[in-house]
Amino acid sequence: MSKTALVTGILGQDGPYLAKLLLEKGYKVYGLMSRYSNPHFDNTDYLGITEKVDFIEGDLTDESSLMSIIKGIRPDEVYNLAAQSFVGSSWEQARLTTEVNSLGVLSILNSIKFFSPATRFYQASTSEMFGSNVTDGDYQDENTPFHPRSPYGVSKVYAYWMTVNYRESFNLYTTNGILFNHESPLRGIQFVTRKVTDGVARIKLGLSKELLLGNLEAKRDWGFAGDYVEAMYLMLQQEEPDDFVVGTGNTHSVREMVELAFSYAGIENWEEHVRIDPRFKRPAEVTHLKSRPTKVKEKLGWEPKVSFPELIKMMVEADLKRLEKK
Ligand code: NDP
Ligand code: GDR
Repeated sequence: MSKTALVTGILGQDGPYLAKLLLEKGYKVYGLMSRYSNPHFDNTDYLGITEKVDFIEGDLTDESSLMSIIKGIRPDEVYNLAAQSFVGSSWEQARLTTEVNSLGVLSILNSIKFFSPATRFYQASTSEMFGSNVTDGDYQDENTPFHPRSPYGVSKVYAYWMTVNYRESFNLYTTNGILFNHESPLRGIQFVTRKVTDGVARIKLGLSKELLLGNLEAKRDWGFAGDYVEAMYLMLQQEEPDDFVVGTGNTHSVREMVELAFSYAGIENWEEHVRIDPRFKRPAEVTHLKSRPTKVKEKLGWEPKVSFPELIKMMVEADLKRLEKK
């Protein structure tokens, strides 16, 4: 009998990469889709899996839809990737962010607890929970205390602790992957890497003249989404549930990323094309994120394969190709 998995956030960035991995492993994959009347299959089409996923209608803010799905499928594994995931919007939509990212997780946990307690659960936790806290002035790992700096980060801290609490209280198999930034050609266009690689490709092709950005000094630990979904899968295959930090262990500023993207497109003098626009600065910033991924390497044997320069090159090339086709 093949295993079954329910993947929420199936049409986002990580959902399609994870679904592809699970399908390759012989899983039957159900994908939760909220905007059922007008879905966008671009990312599942990009990976060639749209026809292979069983899509189901449901929303993280609608507990009854989640209960009925979990009761109906009783999946071996649930990967909760759905979220209002854009940090920048979370100040404008703090309540929606909380309802989806916090209470939505509680609804899934309750559905599992009541209707399918053998189901293993993965929660998409995030380095945003650390905010400005660093250990030894340098990195974040599983022992670094949380101090979120955005409503998004706050909402994810609630979900993190509920996931831990349901493990401790009800003996459920629940895990948190505390993932640092991971990107790909499927990244949403508002996130800074994709905004830059798309903007650079437009400038290169003469479709645009400038790129408007916010804080260039923020530092992030950027990896490739295709690598990170393997860590999610591995977390649910362990004997005992646990929480893991997942990242590359390296950090780069937005400025370095921008320079690199322009250089891959063969454009010199990048500063002539970039303008700082205060609209893209945040009320409170997370300035330095750098993982210490020792535990995930030692316990799961996971390591990233794609380097930062390879990632940015891949994204610039994908955007150039996409725009040239248009
Ligand atoms: P995306 O924003 O690309 O995907 C999230 C998906 O969630 C979207 O497809 C969206 O659907 C769906 N969604 C939003 N609201 C609801 C809802 N109410 N009910 C059901 N589905 C909903 O995120 P990523 O793929 O990049 O990230 C996956 C998860 O990992 C997220 O939870 C994110 O917070 C977390 N994370 C991401 C990191 C990263 O660097 N990418 C790092 C750490 C954590 P629609 O498209 O229809 O709006
Ligand atoms: P982040 O990703 O907030 O880290 O959250 P994002 O790419 O939005 O920002 C990264 C950094 O770049 C700075 N920045 C800009 N950001 C955006 N979006 N647009 C700009 O024009 C711009 N200019 C500078 C930001 O200030 C920030 O410092 C991502 C999401 O995927 C979350 O869901 C996830 O939890 C975390 O990564 C880990």
